[in-house]
Amino acid sequence: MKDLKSKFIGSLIGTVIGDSLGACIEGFPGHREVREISPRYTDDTAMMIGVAESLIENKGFDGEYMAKKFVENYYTEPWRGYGFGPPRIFDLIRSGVSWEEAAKEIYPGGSFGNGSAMRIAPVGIFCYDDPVQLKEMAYGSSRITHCHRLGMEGAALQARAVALAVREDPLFLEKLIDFTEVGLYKRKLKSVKRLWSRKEEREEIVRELGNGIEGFNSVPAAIFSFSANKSFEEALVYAVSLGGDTDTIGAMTGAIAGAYWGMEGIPGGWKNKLENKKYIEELAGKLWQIKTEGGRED
Ligand code: RVK
Ligand code: MG
Ligand code: MG
Repeated sequence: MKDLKSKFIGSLIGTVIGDSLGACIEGFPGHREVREISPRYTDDTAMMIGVAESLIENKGFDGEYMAKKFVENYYTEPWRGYGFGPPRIFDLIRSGVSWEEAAKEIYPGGSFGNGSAMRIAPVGIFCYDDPVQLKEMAYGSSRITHCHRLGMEGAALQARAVALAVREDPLFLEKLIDFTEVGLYKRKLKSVKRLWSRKEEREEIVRELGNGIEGFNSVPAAIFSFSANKSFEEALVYAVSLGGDTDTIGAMTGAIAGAYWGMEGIPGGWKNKLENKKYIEELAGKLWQIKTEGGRED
């Protein structure tokens, strides 16, 4: 297995790269290959930073603290291009509604948007050796903004994909299929292998897996983009070329591919151009430190 610290950093930096690459063409119709990254990342990375900061400061998960961090980060940079729901939830929390209740007030049954999966990389690396803790933490962190079962499941599945990539697990897809408890995700994941040979038929891939803003229409696309390609660069360019929610499919593919390939596998032309790179690398380094000092290895 490649160096663990490099994989931790690779997963967070991979998120930023995919987000910044996809941000260049977010909302454009059709399927374009882009290689130039935007100088600014979006809400995907901003919220991933909040997850990492919260895990570091608590040496683990604390829902109330994570919610507070999201709110604080949002009001510092409200222009990052957040989805519809989270800013409304943050307003409610700021006006005194409990962080455990606020998310239930926006959509009936909660949100199934991909906003809790796009930010989950820190949970995936932190729990790379413990699927039970991973599921608990992914659900817990999702619930703050996305309490619909499909939103929470998208976050857990994306976190598990990151964890299995850290481990370079040869049964990556099989374990993901076993891991998910939701039929819709299971069904889409079961078609991934069959679609590998059809990868250039982007319309068909999008028809089967989706490329939209919902967790179930973007997490499978990210898992496909990673598993159907042979390098970090290929996976990211491909993910964004699917169109639709490009920054988020890019961010999630980058989190998985970066966890697999580590920093050595990421092209210098991308990793050296990123906004806030040093700070994000430091966050990943701290997560690695907490994990290797206090966590168990298997
Ligand atoms: C702008 C009906 C629902 C729903 C429910 C739909 C940034 C809505 C990032 C909603 C990501 C959208 C993205 C997103 C992340 C969710 N019934 N429709 N129960 N739950 N939806 O508002 O953080 O780009 O159409 O929770 O998940 O780059 O607008 O936001 O692409 O999913 O936003 O869900 O968005 P939200 P989010
Ligand atoms: Mg975004
Ligand atoms: Mg997006």
